[in-house]
Amino acid sequence: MTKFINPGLTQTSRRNVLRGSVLAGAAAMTGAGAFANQRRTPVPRMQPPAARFIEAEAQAQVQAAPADLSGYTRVKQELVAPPFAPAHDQVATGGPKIIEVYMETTEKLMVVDEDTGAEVWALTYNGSVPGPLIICHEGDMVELTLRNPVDSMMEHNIDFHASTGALGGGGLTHVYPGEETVLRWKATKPGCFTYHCAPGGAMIPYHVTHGMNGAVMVLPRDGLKDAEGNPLRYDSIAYIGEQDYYLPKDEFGDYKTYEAAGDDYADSLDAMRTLTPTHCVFNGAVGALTGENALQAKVGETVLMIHNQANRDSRPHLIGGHGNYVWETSFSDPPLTGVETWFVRGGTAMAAMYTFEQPGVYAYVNHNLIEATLLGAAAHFVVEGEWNNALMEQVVAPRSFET
Ligand SMILES: [Cu+2]
Repeated sequence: MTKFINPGLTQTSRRNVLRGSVLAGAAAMTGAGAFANQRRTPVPRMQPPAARFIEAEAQAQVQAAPADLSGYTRVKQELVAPPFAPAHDQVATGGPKIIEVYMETTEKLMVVDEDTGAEVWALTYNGSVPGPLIICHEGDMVELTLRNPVDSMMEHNIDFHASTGALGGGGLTHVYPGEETVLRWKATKPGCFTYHCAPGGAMIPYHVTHGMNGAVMVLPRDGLKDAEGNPLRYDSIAYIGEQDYYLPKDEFGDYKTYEAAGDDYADSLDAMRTLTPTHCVFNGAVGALTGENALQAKVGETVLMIHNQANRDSRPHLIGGHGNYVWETSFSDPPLTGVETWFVRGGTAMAAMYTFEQPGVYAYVNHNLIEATLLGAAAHFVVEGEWNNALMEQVVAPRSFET
């Protein structure tokens, strides 16, 4: 089973043995064995209780009554890369659906900041950070086929915060290189929810802080509403994933480079322990949503901004605009209105709606402004349209007041 052996991880392991067995300790915490090269050497007697419960859950499903899927219609949802959203209806049509989605756990080298050369062996769903946005309605089922490519170095799985049971599906979806699994879960809670990889122990934050997270939006069947129950509709979605990276540096302060996914494991643990990210970026890299990559809108258009942060709190602010309606939690709750800065609980996705009233460039930032300007957490909306002097006017351009 040499294909499951990751030479880089073996090297990392050796380094850690010399440094105090950081890796060995982490591996023990993972229990089920989060490294691919542990795949074929299970030691059942050493499995922690959690692993036994997970096996029991899988067995219990075999013995449980099959789900009644009558009345459901099967549809495929083609997932698209952020910041875009898949085609969907804002108000559900017909009865409940089984929404089939497909994701691959792709490990790829990504540039985080071109200016400094910072890069990361990102662990991704479908090759993007964040992973693709999935949209369904309350009462629908999401049926995910999760495939781990043969050339992967690592084990992956997925924990859907929107789902119920088995660690959000994490306990039922561990896939090693060359494996695939299918998980179906019912969307019972309307709102935006994060999903992320959770192989076990220290591998959980390692995978999450290497990009392996994304969002599901579960819309009410009759769509979004204000506090009085009036319908709220959007013209477009801007799907923004905030990613904190903890990239190792060498003794000269330069970002280190690695040959393969997983090779940075020991160094990453050291960096993660500082709880001080080297980068907080939107959609995987500094500048991923600015300049030529800026988000586009027109005056009069309503944008639903979906913000995902799987690991850390954030506080988005649209400079020059507002959150007309903000759902920090459930779509069942009335939205906050007229919000200047909203809150993203770490391990959460949420939504804010705004209708642009002026043209120009709007910066969408994490209003920890250090993180926005020094660590990368900034996006731009470029808005076209007619200026409204009744809302704002430069009465006197900056001039010297000395005669
Ligand atoms: Cu993973």
